[in-house]
Amino acid sequence: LEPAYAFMVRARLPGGVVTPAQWLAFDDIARGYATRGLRITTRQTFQWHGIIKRNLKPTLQAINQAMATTIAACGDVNRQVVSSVNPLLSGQHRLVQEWTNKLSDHFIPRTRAYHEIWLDGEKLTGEPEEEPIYGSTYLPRKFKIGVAIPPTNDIDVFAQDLGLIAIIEKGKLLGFNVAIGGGMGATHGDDSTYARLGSLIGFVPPEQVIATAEGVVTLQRDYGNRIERQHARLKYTIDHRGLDWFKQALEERIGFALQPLRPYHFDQNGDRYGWQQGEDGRWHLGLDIESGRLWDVEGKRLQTGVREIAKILKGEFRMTCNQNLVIANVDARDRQQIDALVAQYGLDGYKQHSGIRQHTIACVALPTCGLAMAESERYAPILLPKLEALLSQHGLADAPIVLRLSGCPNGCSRPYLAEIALIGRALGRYDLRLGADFTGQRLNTLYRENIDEAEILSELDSLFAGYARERQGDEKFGDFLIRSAVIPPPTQKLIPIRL
Ligand code: SRM
Ligand code: SF4
Repeated sequence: LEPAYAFMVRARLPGGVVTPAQWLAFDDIARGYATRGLRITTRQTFQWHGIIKRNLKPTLQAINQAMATTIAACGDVNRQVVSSVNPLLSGQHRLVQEWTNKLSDHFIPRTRAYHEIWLDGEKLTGEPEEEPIYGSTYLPRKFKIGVAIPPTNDIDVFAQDLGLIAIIEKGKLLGFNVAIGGGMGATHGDDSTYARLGSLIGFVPPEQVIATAEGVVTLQRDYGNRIERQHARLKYTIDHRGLDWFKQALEERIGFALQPLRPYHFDQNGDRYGWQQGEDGRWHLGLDIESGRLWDVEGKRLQTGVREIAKILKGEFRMTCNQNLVIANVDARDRQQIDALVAQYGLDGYKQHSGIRQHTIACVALPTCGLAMAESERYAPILLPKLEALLSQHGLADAPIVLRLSGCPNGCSRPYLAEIALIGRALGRYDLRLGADFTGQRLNTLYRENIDEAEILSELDSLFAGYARERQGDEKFGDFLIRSAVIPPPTQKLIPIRL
């Protein structure tokens, strides 16, 4: 008898857009086959946990019937393409979503094997299939693309292998600033692995963005490290060969030069909560979902709550890279009905949430992640009240502070871009990193290694006290730590290269 192996399944939903009908189908899958509800990820899509092996095929078929797929949501290919969710700029969002979809479609593997195996598609003949971009050996490692719409950096554009910053003027998309080589993953005790901010290399108009992306992906395909998996991401290819080399090779490959960078400004990498009216008059409700987990547990029926909203919603859902949910595109007349459901099912937590809670992300970690060294998603609700108590004592309850927890140094919550980060070492023990900025443009620094909760609270208590006493105006916590020399200034700066 075979053991009941359980799997995690992840969907590919470019830009995190989900129709109400799709939501209901995905919710059915969660209820029929999964064990832990619906989980919004840090790349604005869904994961289902605990799918027993014999249910994999029906699950994938149900996802397909809902006009979605799991192709390339994992693997050494281009992954889920993410994009900013900025409800205030509905027109701009539409423009950028179009390019998010085009990029996503362009990099989907062409193989029919997926269809044969999971969807009972036509049997393959055994003839080699053509993969025009990936070739027969695919990429050396995963590859990630994200599109940010300033002033919102909710996708952490500098954590992407290829980050695109949309430059929009008077409602027209002029093009994208291009950043390459961002990435978070590292290994404890191995200095040759590290988090890296993407490097800005130039600007391209929309009609050149696909060619540019393909140039970056295929350069990584051809020059990425295929021997050492730890060093196989684009960031290492760039650092080993040099940024100037990479840019030159890219321009030769695509046959045109990138233009000088265009000015842009980011004001935060978090989400907006509550009702916001878009420029087209439609309404959008941002909800703070703790670690993105929509699951009915005693006293909390968040999963059912969103299901009830999906039954009446005429707009759509948008998931964010901060694991949150936006009920988007709502007519003013329908707001009251949605508000009633939000209140009935306790989805209105954001109204009471402290500044730090509103800016917290925790990766999945235990019990499902096989790589976890410490708790993360299950630890956040234990740690947060303790941090909130400290912050309140120092009069900082409303201070927006970016906190990110990861159960290991792979960094699935993008912790190296948090003002305060805890990165798992062992059960109950974490590295404390401090001093990234509030906008996702500066990495943090290791402050204390391998400490337990008592030490974490004691370190932060004295730092909060100093922040409360000495901060200047609305200076952010991470900036304060650098100005007051608690941690050194960052070594990697976001300087565009000059050839
Ligand atoms: Fe991740 C592996 C969960 C976003 C860096 N990540 C994993 C696996 C699949 C563990 C495994 O390989 O066995 C985790 C599944 C846990 C579980 O039980 O569900 C996992 N990663 C997640 C999610 C669900 C975290 C979350 O709490 O939301 C995110 C799913 C994203 C998605 O929908 O596609 C997730 N992972 C990220 C991000 C953030 C991002 O992409 O914006 C990163 C850092 C950015 C980056 O890639 O550099 C990230 N995950 C990793 C790494 C380290 C990669 C590296 O370059 O070293 C691994 C380990 C690996 O690939 O070998 C990993
Ligand atoms: Fe698992 Fe580590 Fe990613 Fe957390 S950061 S989900 S523990 S791989």
